[in-house]
Amino acid sequence: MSNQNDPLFQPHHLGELALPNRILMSPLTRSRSSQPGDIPNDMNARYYQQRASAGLILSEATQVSPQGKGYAFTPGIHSQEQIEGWKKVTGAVHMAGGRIHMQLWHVGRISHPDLQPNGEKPVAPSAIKPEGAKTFISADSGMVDIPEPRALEIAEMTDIVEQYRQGALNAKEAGFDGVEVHAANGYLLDQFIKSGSNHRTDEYGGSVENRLRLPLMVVEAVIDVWGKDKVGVRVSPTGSFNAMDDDNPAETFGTFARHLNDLGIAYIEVVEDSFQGNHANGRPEEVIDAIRAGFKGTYIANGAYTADEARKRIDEGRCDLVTFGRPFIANPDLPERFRQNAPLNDWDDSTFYGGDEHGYTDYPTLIELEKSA
Ligand code: 8OZ
Repeated sequence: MSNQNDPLFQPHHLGELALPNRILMSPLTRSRSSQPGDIPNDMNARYYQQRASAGLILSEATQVSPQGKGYAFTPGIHSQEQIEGWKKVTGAVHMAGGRIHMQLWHVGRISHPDLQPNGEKPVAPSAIKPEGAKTFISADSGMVDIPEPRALEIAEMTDIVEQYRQGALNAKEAGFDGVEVHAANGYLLDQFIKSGSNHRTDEYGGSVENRLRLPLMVVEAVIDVWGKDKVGVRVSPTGSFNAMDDDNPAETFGTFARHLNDLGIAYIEVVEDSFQGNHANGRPEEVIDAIRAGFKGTYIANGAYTADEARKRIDEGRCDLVTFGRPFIANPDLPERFRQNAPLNDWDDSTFYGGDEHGYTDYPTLIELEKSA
């Protein structure tokens, strides 16, 4: 197939941002920030720069506040040092001709007192322990159980919104091209959205509209900072990772999609399938239909896509863009590989989280492979 007709290489406009291809890099937690302080470093900048040929890079999940942290070694965007560290990343990506959004993250209950300010309990919509969910709190802690969180008071909701607003402001200072609000995978906003984790009886729980209230307040605050064209939201309607469950994902996420459409954001990224856990067998077509019916902006599909499945679903109008995670970890030049239909490097899952350059910046490009052959 010539490049000209390949759906993956049709340009796409995301607001003002012109994407040269539809092969995006997923947000990927790699747990390699500098300590102490959870600060992005030169090695992180090099890793992102190597992947700048992506249509758009979505940064790894980045905590908007100390309370929003849930794992050791993930980066933050709440201190000046972190902002300076992220400038290295955005500068390196832009220097290589790429584009990058920051993913704004608050983990909610997926944390541990050892990671929280003053050893406090992690916060959540309701005091419900995520059964079976785990995190790690230090290099030698191994995976540890997550305890029961504390339910947020109504008066704290504005503080949560301000944490995101400040994160959005800081991301701007750090030189990003936009932001993605992380409302997926069992973290704070997903905990509010889904019925299994939100048992509140006030205006932040119960009906779908109530469960969506805080997430929509957050998105509005982020739009205030960035403008609607530069904001996206990630959701995982059928994801079960982190002990998640919703009693009617099509209704819940169809409704969320309509509200996000009214707010006019640039995109929704949907985790349709995940190695971390999904209820559905195959892609949840009914939920995808509900989201597509409600949201007229860019639909970004995610989850175990191959290049050919991505081409097919773009052709069929099931999605506009596709994010690739594990293939992008192992193939810094993924778009070029797809263009040539070249073989892919395999990923090494033992180096996904934490560590050094190994399994991070040392995956070879095609050109490097040819040179060493
Ligand atoms: C894997 C390990 C830790 C965090 C997500 C931010 O699932 C994550 C994450 C993934 O969105």
